[in-house]
Amino acid sequence: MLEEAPAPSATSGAQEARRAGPATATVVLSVIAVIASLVAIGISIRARSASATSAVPNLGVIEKDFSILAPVATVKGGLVDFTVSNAGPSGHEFLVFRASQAPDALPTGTDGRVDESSDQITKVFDSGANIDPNGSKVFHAALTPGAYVLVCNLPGHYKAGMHLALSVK
Ligand SMILES: [Cu+2]
Repeated sequence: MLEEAPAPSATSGAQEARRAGPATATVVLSVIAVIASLVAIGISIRARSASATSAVPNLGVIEKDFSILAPVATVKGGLVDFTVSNAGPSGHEFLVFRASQAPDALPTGTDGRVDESSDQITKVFDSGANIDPNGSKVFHAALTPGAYVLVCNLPGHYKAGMHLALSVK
C-alpha cells in the first residue's frame, strides 16, 4: 500500500505539467488584456488632459524676492488655473484682487500691506498658506472680465515689488 502511494501523486504531477500549457496561454492572454486596458486608459487620460488644457488656461506664475512674473498679461475670462512657483529664497503667498488701480497703487494700511478689506478693491483669491521656496502649487480661480492685480501680501513684500497686473478679457 505504502509503495503504491507515490503513483497517484506522480499522475497528478503529470496532470499539472499537462495543465501548464493552457495555464500559460491564459496568463499570456490576461497580460495582453491588461496591456490593452492600460493603453485604453492612457488614451482616455491623454484625451481628457488635452481637452482640459484647451478649455482652462494655466498661467505659470513665478514668485521670488521680490517680484511676480507671468508669461502673459491678458487671459480669457472664465476658469483660470495658476501654477505658482516660488523661486525663493523666502516663502510667498498668492492673492488676486480685482482692482482698477495701478498694481503699485492699491490701498494699503499703515503697515504698507494691501488693505485686503478695502472697499476700493475686491479680493477674489487667497492662497491662504504660503508657497515654500522651490515649491509650487496649482490654484483654480474663476475670473470675470476686468482688471486684476496679483499680489504677495506678506509684511513688506507688496511694497518691495510683489505685484503684477493681469487683464481678463
Ligand atoms: Cu512674498
